[in-house]
Amino acid sequence: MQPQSKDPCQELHPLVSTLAASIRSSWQKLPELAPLCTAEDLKAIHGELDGETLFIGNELYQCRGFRKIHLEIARLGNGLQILHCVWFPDPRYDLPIFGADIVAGPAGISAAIVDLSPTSGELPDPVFEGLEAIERPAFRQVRDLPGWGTIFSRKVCFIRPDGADEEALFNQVVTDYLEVLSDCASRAIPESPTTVSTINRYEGQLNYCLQQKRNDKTRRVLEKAFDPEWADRYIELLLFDNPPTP
Ligand code: 18B
Repeated sequence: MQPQSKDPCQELHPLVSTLAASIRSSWQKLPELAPLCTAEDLKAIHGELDGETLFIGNELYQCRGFRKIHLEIARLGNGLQILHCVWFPDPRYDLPIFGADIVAGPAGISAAIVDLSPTSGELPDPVFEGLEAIERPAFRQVRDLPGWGTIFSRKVCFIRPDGADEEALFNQVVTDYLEVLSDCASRAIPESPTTVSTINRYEGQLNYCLQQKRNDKTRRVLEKAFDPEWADRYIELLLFDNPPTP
């Protein structure tokens, strides 16, 4: 019998494992953190493509202020590794959406992005001021945003990290962004579900999901590794499900 594939948690790119650890330690500080129930068949996904093992691991939580906190680590053949993380706020709270994505191929990390994205035009003042206070390293390779990237804030950091030193700096940027967000979340007070600002934030979050679904690169990778129908269901139900009406 062939030996089974190695533990999927091993052999991750160092930035993927370091960043996952940073993100997990950030959510531990959130108020009323609780696991989020989701379709069992979408939690841990194993597949096989051209003799390669495909693996997707999902961690899902909710807490006071966030309807869904999602961390996904995927290994999808050809040496491709992806860390995907989104914290979707409960629209009753004046909080931005945290998003991060790392794409690592055999030649290293091609994309590393992090942002606190507004859901009502501009970032809330305390969030913007918190981000302003962070010293942003001068990364050597800054990437241009795609057309659908209008959802990101002025504070988005989208780079191709150039070496292990920049990978460590990127991890620090993500940690700093999450600290700003967690501070704001611990102080946030919910507004009424029917107030105009809540409805605006709900619509902003719907738009965020809509725009993210226009990223053909995500869909293409999932379609190739699994199949188009599965990819569609996965994107609609797990990656970028629409928020429930407040
Ligand atoms: N994404 N990414 O999360 N994507 O999900 N991703 C790529 O070097 C996946 C998010 C973002 O230039 C690439 O260009 C898969 C979130 C941006 O056109 C691949 C999953 C954010 C780009 C994937 C995943 C986000 C990008 C090409 C699910 C931001 C550049 C790699 C596990 C908060 C798009 C490259 C462009 C690129 C794949 C951003 C292969 C499968 C939350 C801006």
